[in-house]
Amino acid sequence: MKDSVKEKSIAQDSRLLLEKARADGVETVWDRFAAQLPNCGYCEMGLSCRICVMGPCRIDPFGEGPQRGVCGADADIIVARNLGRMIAAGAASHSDHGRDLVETLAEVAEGRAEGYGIADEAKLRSFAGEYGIDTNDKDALAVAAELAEALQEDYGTRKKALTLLARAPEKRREIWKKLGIAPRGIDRETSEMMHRTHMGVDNDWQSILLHAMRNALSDGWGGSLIASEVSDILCGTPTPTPTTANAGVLKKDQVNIVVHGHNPVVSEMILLACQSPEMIALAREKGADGINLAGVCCTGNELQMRHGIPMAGNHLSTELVLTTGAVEMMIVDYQCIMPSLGQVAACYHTKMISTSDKARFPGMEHREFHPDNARKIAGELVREAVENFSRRGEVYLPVAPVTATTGFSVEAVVQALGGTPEPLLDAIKKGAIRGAAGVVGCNNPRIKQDHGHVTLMRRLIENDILVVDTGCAAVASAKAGFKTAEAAAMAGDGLKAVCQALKIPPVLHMGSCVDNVRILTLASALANALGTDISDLPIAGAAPEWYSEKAAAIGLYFVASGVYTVLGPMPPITGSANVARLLTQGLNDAVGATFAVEPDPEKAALLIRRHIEDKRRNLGLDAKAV
Ligand code: SF4
Ligand code: MSK
Repeated sequence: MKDSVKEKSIAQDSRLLLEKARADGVETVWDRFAAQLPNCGYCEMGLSCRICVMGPCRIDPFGEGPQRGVCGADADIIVARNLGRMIAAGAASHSDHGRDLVETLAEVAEGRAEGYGIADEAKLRSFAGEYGIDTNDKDALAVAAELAEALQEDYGTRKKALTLLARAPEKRREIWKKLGIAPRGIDRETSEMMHRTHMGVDNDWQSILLHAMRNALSDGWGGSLIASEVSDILCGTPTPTPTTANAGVLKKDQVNIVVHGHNPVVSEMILLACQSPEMIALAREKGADGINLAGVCCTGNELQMRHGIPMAGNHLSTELVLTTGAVEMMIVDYQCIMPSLGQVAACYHTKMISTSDKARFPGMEHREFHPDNARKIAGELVREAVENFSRRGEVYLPVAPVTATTGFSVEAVVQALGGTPEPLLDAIKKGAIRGAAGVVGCNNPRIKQDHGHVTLMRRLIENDILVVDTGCAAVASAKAGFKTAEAAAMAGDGLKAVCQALKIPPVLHMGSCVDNVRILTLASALANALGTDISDLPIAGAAPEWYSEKAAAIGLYFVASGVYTVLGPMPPITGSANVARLLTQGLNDAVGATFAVEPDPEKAALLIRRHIEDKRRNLGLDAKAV
């Protein structure tokens, strides 16, 4: 048994809780993954199509069976269409999340969102300035109203190009223009992808993939960017904050409430309710020593980087934290929430609550949050969680939490550098820092939990590559202890000296999934400062354990923005040599970057190091042989 849990995760909390889950008879994601093996080979290669009901169809990769679907689509068309739809779903998810924040901003402006407010007025005004809004002599709420209106315009079809493309370096915008992939409207590109991939519309695999890039860019320079910026405006721009991570953040003697999902609109109100003296007094009355709010996945990241709220785990830990028996209530919003959670919770006393009108789950009670009732519902839920404390049975918290510093927004990074990106550029030019890598994305039971993230990050920092991370990758590195100033000792001499001088960790937490755009914003600032393009910089991206359509969209907007990106798990594209070749080689000529796929993080680290040294050489900086 011990060996088998070691194969599933490198995290000690997960290993021990997985044993507990087994002892309790709780089925987990790993059990269901094993039950699905072997996976369908056609689907793995992207060669099955169920777009219409003349099918479903499949293409025989060995050339002996059918080579065309009923409609006549060949392997290239089917693989490209499937990938296109994957990107559309990912872009839609981030962008719809962004829309919810824009609607909250509009309700704040109208005074209909009790509890919410403008937390970062300076960002509100500067962001409004990017939309051409005159903010002089206007109060914050008037600016918010105009900004919300302007942001909604970016979702529609009435513009020729998204406003925030202006943040990208000029050379990058020229590339997009030349290729005809500058996104016009956020919803428009997703809608057009669904149209193009309907039977009998776009049947040129290259044209579908070009539009997939435009669709992904509408996420990275549109929906996700809006989500990230408006979250900062409403909830505060993150600054370095001490915090803790792993399942040990749950407290034996306190009421534990865990928030899960992505959108901070719900969790911010839960936090306020948890801090209320009335609720804390009630918890004491019920025999608890207070209320402990913790997060998982990206809602956890949102709270952690702004308020230091502890992080109980990443994607593959979301079932396991419930097996501690210590969680009075889990409150979810949307995305990456396994439909199994209600069933797991039913084995313990945990109450499960869904909150979004668009995300319901079996075994959960639905209590719908909207900006105008969120404060009230949050209070009711926290009260119910406190009352549930008395139903708690035996608790198993087998590990102590790890400390971390989180909250490195672009603004915080620049501040840590003394107010300008120059010191970072100087360190890169001198070679103390060879370059930077964004390590992002999920967990996936195909890969030992956190092994991909932690191994890759360790190798990168050892070789003087500064790491910025987001999402579940960021949780993995926090659990591994990479997010402390002391972790600089693990870095190579050059990076270590810079981190020690600035008192920063070698792995900087930039936030949640939608916050990958912070990495783009930082890369653009560096490229603009050097008068060059993002694709010329000694930087790279990696998603060592990705699983979701959102991660696919992120990967593609990274590449389309000029960032070489190494994926761990293989996307379903191997059924088309043409599509695979274009994504891993051909895109270099078009956008100056490609994907690589390398499930072994040791080899992925070598790929990234080589890429970074090549870019240094091209910039005329010193370069090492790797
Ligand atoms: Fe088959 Fe073509 Fe329909 Fe796909 S779109 S299911 S390949 S007939
Ligand atoms: S939560 S998309 S598993 S990072 Fe953003 Fe984690 Fe991936 Fe979801």
